[in-house]
Amino acid sequence: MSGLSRRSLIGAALALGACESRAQAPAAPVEIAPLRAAAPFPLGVCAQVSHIEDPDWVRLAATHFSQLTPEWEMKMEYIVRPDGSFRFDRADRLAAFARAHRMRLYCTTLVWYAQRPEGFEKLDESRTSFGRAFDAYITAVVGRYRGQAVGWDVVNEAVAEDGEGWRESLWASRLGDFDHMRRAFDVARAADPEAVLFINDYNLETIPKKLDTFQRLIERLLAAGAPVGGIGCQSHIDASLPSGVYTRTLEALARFGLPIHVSELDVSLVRAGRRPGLEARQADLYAEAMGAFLALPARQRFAFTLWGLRDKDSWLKRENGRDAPLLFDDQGRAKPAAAGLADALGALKPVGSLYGNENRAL
Ligand code: 9MR
Repeated sequence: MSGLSRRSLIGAALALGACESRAQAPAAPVEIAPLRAAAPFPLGVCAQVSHIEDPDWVRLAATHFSQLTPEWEMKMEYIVRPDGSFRFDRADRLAAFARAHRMRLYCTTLVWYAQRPEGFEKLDESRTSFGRAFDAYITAVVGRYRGQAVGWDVVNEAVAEDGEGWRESLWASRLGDFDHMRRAFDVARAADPEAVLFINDYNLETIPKKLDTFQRLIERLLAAGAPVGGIGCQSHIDASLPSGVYTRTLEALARFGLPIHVSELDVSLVRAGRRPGLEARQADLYAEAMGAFLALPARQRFAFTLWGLRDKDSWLKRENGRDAPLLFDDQGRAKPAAAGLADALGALKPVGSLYGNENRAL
């Protein structure tokens, strides 16, 4: 579909959407074909156990997505109990769901500065016993999903927010700021020789210094022989991001020649100030992100993952109830954002009602 006709479809959808909020009126303004069938690479969505218990979520997710990332129940915060023992019941349910729905399983996250479970904190300062527990955790979790997990975020958000070096963390202070990362990659590789091991970060679009430090860190890990197999660009962007910036970010990351995972895409309206016209910008940014990903060499297109299905499922909406960052509204209807992304994939269906007037004129 041409840019012009996409614009008119999305424009009509936006207009209908506006009517709808005033008059509680009609059904989905946009119709899209199943996205997973249109994408020449895995299309992912994150999930919690509460989602897979919701039949509406299941229907929509199974229609459009071919990969699943557990949103938090495969992280230390759930797995590691205060006494240091592990529980996998919820992660197992999500893994089983992915299998049952022919979705690939992508796993996050092994080492994250933001998580410092009590079970680890109370271990002694000596590198040996802390290091042994660190290795045992990675070995147990990665080993458990070996054969199913296609990839892992091994090191998550290691770069300082302003890009000045790396973040401090329990892991860095006990095992060394570089050594703990390298060690995590090595242990994960031993636990699953097949899974692609990722380093993942965010705000790479908006903070040039952070993007630069992230790239230098990847170089250093690779030079040290760490089995970094892919690069994750979380992509928590907002609708004020100028056009072209996202594309340039992916291009910069792709220069390593490694597979790229757009790992947590959402486009916040609230963080952009929630002014009029942002829904159209949001749609354009979803289209740009998909276009930029499609432009990568096929062997570098690991997967393209949305950080939530319906607006009401989003962490951003939990943070601010007025946000609407995803492709589907709270009722699961495709938004203009979905039309933008679907159009870039060639999966935007013309909707009869939108062409009603044109048909009459013929
Ligand atoms: O969306 C996730 C939320 O449900 C969890 O409570 C939170 C802590 O585990 O993590 C959120 O996901 C984050 C992701 O793992 C890393 N990048 C930022 C995401 C949003 O905070």
